[in-house]
Amino acid sequence: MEESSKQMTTVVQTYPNLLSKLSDYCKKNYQCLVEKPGLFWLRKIGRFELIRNAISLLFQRTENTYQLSQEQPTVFQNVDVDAVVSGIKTDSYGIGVNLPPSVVKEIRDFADSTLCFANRDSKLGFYYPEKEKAQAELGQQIRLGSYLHNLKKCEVVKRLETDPTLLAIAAKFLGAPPVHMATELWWSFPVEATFNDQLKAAQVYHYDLDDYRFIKFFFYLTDVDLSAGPHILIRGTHKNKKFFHQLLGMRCASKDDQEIVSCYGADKVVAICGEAGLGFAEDSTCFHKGTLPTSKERLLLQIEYSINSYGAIRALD
Ligand SMILES: O=C(O)CCC(=O)C(=O)O
Ligand SMILES: [Fe+2]
Repeated sequence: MEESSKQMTTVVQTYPNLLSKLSDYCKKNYQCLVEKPGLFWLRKIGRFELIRNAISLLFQRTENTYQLSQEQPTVFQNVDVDAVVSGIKTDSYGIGVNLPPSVVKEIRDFADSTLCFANRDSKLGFYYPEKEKAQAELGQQIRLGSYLHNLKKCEVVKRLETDPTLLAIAAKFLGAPPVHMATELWWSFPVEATFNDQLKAAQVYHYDLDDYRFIKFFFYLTDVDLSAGPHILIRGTHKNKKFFHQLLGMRCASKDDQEIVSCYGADKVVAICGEAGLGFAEDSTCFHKGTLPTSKERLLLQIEYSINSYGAIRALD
């Protein structure tokens, strides 16, 4: 093909593609502005660290909000609330919020006996022990299995959401009464995945912008080593992000992982591995990701608290 006609073909192919992306972007923004104006502004201005810090200061309560009522007993043993919070503030994460084996077992039993949903599609329900059969019926590999709304039926998870230890860590970190934002329990399976699949599954570096200040707790319900899709974060990147990365906001997810690592240093990359029950807290405005499991599956519980509530936000991502 002649050089000039080759260029022409490329322009003709790229232009509608760009237009459709732009129109998609505008539609999503408009929908968000109309349905959730608070979230719209958060996503626009909250990407800048200075603004995030200034706005979250307005929500700070001077009273000691983390002296919470001990009416409900905690399931956690020997958690040093101050150490976890100071870990998050300096390194973006704090470890040592581990679940006892009895709680792990209760959640695993729930996971075995409750319908979860392939790739978060509420029409594609399957039981984890029957995954192979479900895959055969679907005619495709299942990348994720999330319990979505069915998780509301899990008593032990409901108790965790109001556990005094989690609330104390959250309150101290937020400097304000924690508002429960979301809880999700999901399987990540070792499958072949495209970049787009991994993008949808939070398996590429990104940072979350769920509020001006928010905290996520992660709990492994299966043993997680490097082959089981460990959670990975870039230590300290909840602050002093490159201005360009602040400007891009959640669109950083489409940047090459290697490029992000070389910006902040490979020595800052932390892969969190451990046995079932391992729990940690994170300021997930840091760069982080779940990895695509290479041979073992991972069951993860995530509980999130914030200072404001915007309702279900994943649908508008
Ligand atoms: O799967 C993980 O470890 C990370 C999940 C995550 O980053 C997210 O849900 O935003
Ligand atoms: Fe995330």
